[in-house]
Amino acid sequence: MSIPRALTIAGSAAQGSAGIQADLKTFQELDIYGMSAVTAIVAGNSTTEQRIFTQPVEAVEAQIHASFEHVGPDAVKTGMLFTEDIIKRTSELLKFYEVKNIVVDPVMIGKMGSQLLQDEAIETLIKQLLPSAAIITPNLEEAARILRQPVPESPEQMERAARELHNLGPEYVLIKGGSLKDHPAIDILFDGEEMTTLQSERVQTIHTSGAGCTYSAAITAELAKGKTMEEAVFKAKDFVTSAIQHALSFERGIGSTYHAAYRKHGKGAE
Ligand code: PXL
Repeated sequence: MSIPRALTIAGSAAQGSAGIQADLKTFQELDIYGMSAVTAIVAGNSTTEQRIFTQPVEAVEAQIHASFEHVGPDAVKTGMLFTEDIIKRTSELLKFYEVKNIVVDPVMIGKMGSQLLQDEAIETLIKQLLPSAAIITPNLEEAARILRQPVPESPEQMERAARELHNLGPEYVLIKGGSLKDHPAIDILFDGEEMTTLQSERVQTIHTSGAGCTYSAAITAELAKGKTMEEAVFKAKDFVTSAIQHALSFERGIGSTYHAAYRKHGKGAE
């Protein structure tokens, strides 16, 4: 037998909630064969001074080739790419392998404050990777930094930002309004013509580490199955909403989204 396959090119988040760990857990939950290319290891801790260990670009390249040669992904997600060199090589390889389902989560800053994209790499991300994307999934801060504008503060400003981001070349733009004040959790999906609003109740929790990674990984999983972008994004919104509603606390600061929640407590359990 065989099942659909997906590759995530992203950072390893040692604490397990975000990055590669969130992506692989999400792929597994959605019955996707998951593969990974680790770009950096994020291991913030109070005992040692270091928190980010970037992988050599050769290591990233080798992992991507291994994934394509041995398995062949039906969809690819990029998360934390961190350096200009890694972005460049990743973009070249995705073109070389003619990947169609590319989900670009332009991660820049983690919830624990880690910088996940070097400042000088943003331009490279915009020029080389965004135009190849089937969808990009910025949060409000990322949308603002890409566009060099103030952070959107209303659904109307999110729509305006979505139009401008679409001009940078991706097929679809999903702006995530998780941090929008005084609103439900509103996300805006734009395909160049139509604006679609996705809305869920705001969940009062601080334990949302990994939410963005989980959302884009779920979109990637559904695209790997051959779903349309709209189907993929709607299912992913339900998946991440369950993961936030049933978030995990470890009684020490920000906890994790619960990647199994959709299957155990959400629509996947019905
Ligand atoms: O949630 C963003 C994110 C993405 N990728 C890695 C991370 C984080 C947040 O900490 O560590 C590797």
